[in-house]
Amino acid sequence: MLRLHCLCLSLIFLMAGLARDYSVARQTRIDNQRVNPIDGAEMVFIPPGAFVMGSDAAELDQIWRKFNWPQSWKQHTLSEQPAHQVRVDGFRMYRWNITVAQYRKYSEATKRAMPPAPSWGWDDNYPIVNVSWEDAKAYCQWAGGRLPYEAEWEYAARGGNTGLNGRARTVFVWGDDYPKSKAANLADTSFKRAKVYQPNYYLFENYDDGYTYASPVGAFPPNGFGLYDMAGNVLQWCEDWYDRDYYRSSPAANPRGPSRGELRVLRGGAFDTIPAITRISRRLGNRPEIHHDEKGFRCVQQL
Ligand SMILES: [Ca+2]
Repeated sequence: MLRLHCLCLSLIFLMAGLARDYSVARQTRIDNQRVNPIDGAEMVFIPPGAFVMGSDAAELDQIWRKFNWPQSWKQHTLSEQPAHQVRVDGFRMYRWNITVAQYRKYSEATKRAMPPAPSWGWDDNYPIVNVSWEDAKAYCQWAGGRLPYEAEWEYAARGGNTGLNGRARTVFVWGDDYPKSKAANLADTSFKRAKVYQPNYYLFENYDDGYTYASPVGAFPPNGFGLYDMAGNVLQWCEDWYDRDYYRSSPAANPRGPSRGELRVLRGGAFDTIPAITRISRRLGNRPEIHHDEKGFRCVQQL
C-alpha cells in the first residue's frame, strides 16, 4: 500500500514537472514569435550567432561524388567558395514567404497593381510570385522591415546547424541525403505535368512531392528555426547585390554584399529546381527588375 502511495506521489510530481516544462517551452515559443500588425505575418526570432557560410572545393567534391552529379554542374559553385565563418546579429524573419493574400492587402493599401497571375492563378495561401526585387523591397519597407541580407538568409536556413562548436552543417535544409519523405517542393516527377516542361529538363527522379508548380506556404516540414519553405517552392530575393567573387573578401561580421552590381541575390531553390540547386549554400543572381513565376520573397525585421 505504501509502495502504491509512493508510486502515485511520484507520478504526481513527474506530471507536475512535465507540465512546468511544457509551460516553459510554450512560453519560450510565444516569446520567440511575433505578429507584424501591418500584414499579419508571423515572425520568428533568429538569435545572433556565428556559422560557416558557403562551401569549400573538397566539400563540394565529396557531395558531387556522393550524389554522382555531372562534373559540368560544378562550375556553378564557384560563387559559393570559399567556406568562411560569418557572424550575424539577431533579427526576426517571416515564418513563411509573403502570400498572395498579404500582397493583395499591400496592393490595395498602396494602390499598386498586383503582378501578373501565374499559370496556376492566385490562391490566397500560396506564395506571391512574379514580383521583381524592386517590388519585394517596396513591400518589406511598407511592412516596416526589409529583405534579408544573404548571410542572414543562409544562417536562418541552416536552422542552428552552424558547422561550429561541434554542430554539423547539412547540405540541404532537410539533411545530408535525398529525402525519404516529402521534404520540399522541387522539380520532381510531378513537374513533368508543367506546361513549360521539356524532356531535356533535369528532374529529381523517384521523388514526387505532389506539386507541379508552387505549393501553399507551409506545406512541408519547417527547419530548426521553425521557418517554412527555406528549400524549394519559390526562390527568395535577398537584399544584396550578387558578385561571384564576394566570398573571397566579404567581412566576417554582418556582411551586406558588394556596394554595386547588376544582379540581386536569390536563394532557396524552387518548384522547378533539382536538389543540386536547392543546396543551402547555392547562390543565384538575377536582374532586379525581372519577375518570374518561380520568384517570391519574405521579409525580416531588425531588432
Ligand atoms: Ca514539385
